Amino acid sequence: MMEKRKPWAEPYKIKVVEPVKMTTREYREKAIEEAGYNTFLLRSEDVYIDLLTDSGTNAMSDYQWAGMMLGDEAYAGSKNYYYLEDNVRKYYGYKYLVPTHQGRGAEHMLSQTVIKKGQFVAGNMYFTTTRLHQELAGGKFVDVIIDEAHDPDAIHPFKGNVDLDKFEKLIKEKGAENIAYITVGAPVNMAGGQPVSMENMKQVHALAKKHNIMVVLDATRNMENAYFIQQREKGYENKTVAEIHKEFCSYSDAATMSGKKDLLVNIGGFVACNDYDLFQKLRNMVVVYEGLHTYGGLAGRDMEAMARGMEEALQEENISFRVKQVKYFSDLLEEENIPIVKPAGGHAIFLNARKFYDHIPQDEFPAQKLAADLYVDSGVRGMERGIVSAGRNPETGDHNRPKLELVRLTFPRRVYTQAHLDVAAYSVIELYKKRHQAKGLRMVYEPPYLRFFQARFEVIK
Ligand code: PM9
Repeated sequence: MMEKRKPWAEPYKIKVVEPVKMTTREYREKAIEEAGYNTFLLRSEDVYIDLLTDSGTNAMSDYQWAGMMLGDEAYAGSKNYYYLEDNVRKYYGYKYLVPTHQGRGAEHMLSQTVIKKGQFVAGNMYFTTTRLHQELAGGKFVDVIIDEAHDPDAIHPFKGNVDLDKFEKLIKEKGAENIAYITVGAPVNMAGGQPVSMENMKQVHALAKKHNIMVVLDATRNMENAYFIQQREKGYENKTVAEIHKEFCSYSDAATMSGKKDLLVNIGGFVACNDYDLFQKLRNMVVVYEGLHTYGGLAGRDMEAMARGMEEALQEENISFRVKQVKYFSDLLEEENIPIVKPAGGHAIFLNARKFYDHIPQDEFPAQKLAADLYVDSGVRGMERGIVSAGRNPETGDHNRPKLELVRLTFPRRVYTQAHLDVAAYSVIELYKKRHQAKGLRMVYEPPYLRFFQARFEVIK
């Protein structure tokens, strides 16, 4: 039995509500079949508790909404841009800012600007959009994360760490001049939201600098990473999350950022850097693909909300509640021995579909099916993070077969209560009891890029 914990609650109260629809099992069976057993293809109004993603699904505060009314929608030189620039300097520490409509806009521009065809790009596990943009720019992604990250049961406080030996081996084998940069994602989304330690980041930076290799931070959820450092790394227990976050960024040369996560908004992102020449190139590119360099595809009001979100997200009570809520959910599942990636990450719980549906081979998409079955059971929507998300090897055309075959249940910030979490956990536990009845899937439609968004499946009878 779990120890009785001291109660804690949301550091906010509810001012506006959005009703959610309850549906019948028959209704959901039809809906998922029509969606080709892909939870991305469901209509959101058919979902009861939406744990698909924490991306752009956050609830904004009254302070942010008030800021929306202060949008300066001038084509050039919006005051909201300058406020955002000030806050990026203050909280992230980078000198130069180029706003983008979301994270992949930043990834696109950075990849196209920095990667030369045939170069390698190192990273602590792939992320779908990040790797695709690196490949589209002619780069070859090489995973240099520690081995523990590929094992759902391995317990490690910083399971997202870069394996310095793997990184050094890559430099020796390929030559530093053939490595465009190393991307450090912190925490590592595809590994289960696993953090990177400050010590590791410092070492990565030192090794990269020795070989004149650029360090790019995927800062998308870096505030959650800073919270884990505060909780787990010696020497940081008395520092604020804001201080830790800024120090972490200081060991990188540039960052790509999806503001749709940490920054508590529905849209927005940026690329930031310290090198003026790189900034000039990015600033020139943004006008081709996103919009003028003082709005980058965003409305002035969106930049204002993002700048204000930065201030709120770094408040200790907000970030600690965020991560504790995820831990609460993971404790409910662990109590019933549900196979999940351990330890709990910062933004989501990842069900280990390989173990959950151990009778379904990976080529029959067990995680895809588990996400569909969970929706049918209770209207809870999660996301496949396994063989479908991993896509195909661009050289051989075969499926990439990741060791991690997972379903992610992700928690939008400030959206769901503990009661919603109880309902979702109950459904997972009930589904686990009847797991042996589940059948695998066959893919019947596969788009060429980021197939997990639009692929369609049928149940193998
Ligand atoms: N992440 C997520 O749900 C949304 C789309 S992929 C299903 O986790 C990282 C670490 C991310 C991320 C998006 C992006 C791209 C970059 N890095 O979605 O383009 O988690 O704003 O950001 C998603 P955008």
